[in-house]
Amino acid sequence: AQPQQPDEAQAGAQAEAQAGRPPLGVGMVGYAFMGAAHSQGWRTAGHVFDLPRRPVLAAVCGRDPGAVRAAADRLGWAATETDWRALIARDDVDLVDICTPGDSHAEIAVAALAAGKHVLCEKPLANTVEEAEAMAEAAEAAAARGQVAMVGFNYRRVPAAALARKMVAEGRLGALRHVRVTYLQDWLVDREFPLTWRLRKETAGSGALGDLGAHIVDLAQYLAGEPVTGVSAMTETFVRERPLLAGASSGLSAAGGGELGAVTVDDAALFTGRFASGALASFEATRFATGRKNSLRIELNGENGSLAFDLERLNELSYHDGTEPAAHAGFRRILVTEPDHPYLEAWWPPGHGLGYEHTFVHQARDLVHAIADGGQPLPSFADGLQVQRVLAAVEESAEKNSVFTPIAS
Ligand code: SOE
Repeated sequence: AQPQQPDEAQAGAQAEAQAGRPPLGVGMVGYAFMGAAHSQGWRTAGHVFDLPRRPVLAAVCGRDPGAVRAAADRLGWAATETDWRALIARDDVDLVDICTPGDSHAEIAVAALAAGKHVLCEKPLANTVEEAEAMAEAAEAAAARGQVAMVGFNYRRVPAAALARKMVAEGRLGALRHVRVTYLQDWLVDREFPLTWRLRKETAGSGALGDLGAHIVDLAQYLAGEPVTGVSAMTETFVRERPLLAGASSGLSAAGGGELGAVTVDDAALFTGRFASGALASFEATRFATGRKNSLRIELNGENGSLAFDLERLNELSYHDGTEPAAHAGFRRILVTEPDHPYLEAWWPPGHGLGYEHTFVHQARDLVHAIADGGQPLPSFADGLQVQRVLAAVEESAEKNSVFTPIAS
């Protein structure tokens, strides 16, 4: 046998230690793109981090018995259900992970919380403010019974984003002046791309706004450490009719038939906003940025410095320390791969970067810790509700030709 490498020895010791920990049974509803990403998080978290409870992939739920069985085998789930109510009722499920389109989030989350389960819900929290309010209320009542509820805004869990938050909280930027954020994709540029659930208001709530805008509103508020108080917005639907879906869609790919149907959500949303401190923000979310695949960029400018992050270079953070002498000041690259950077104590040696999927591992890690420690993990359902209110204000402002619209509280 080959001698064990230090990393392998460490992983082996970790696995042994985990085996003795009380299990945390996870039941997941939905198993498409996000379900696969969450599965990866649940499968991996206990093998990398020293967790107080051991995530067990107890059961996955989907309507089609054959397809859900195949997904369970592929993604590592022990059992399957075809009715989410049955999944919630299982004794081996302690936490319900909701990875379905937005139209079913509220019903599943409220029922799971009422049944005494912890809940993780994909973003955006809901399709409407009313649904999000009901969910936040249910989460608050459940918190008093020791349950937790969290929204899956996974980009908070990129180590570089978590480091940026730490640096802002330490006051390195001083008073914040600007937050500039864009989230650009291009998978709708093709007019023949069919009418999937993401393009229908009744299933998705909104388009690029809820899907991508929700992420950047959450990230901007998380990094700034304060909420947006009002917005002025424009939205647009560039392609108003698309071929009806022929068969199933998978992730962001799908095939269409001949008949056309109406697109009932926005293709792009542009808005400016104000923070309580007086800082100004600008947001752009689009599925029509030709050539941009998953480009999320954010820059914060403060009185004493600036930070910039680009998801396509997610192991890096750009930092300008404005207090340094001008002669040698300037943006410098922090390579966020050191063991004392957020989440990186358990991963690879410096310089060996992480990727998109690791955000879901970190999400699972943080949730398990919160459950074991009796804390409430962030972002909470109350945070998800606040983002939902910003999205609603964007829609209202856009309908009123960009009139400044305060965020309701
Ligand atoms: C599609 O636009 C999508 O998968 C989003 O739904 C995710 O939240 C984002 O992380 C990647 O893009």
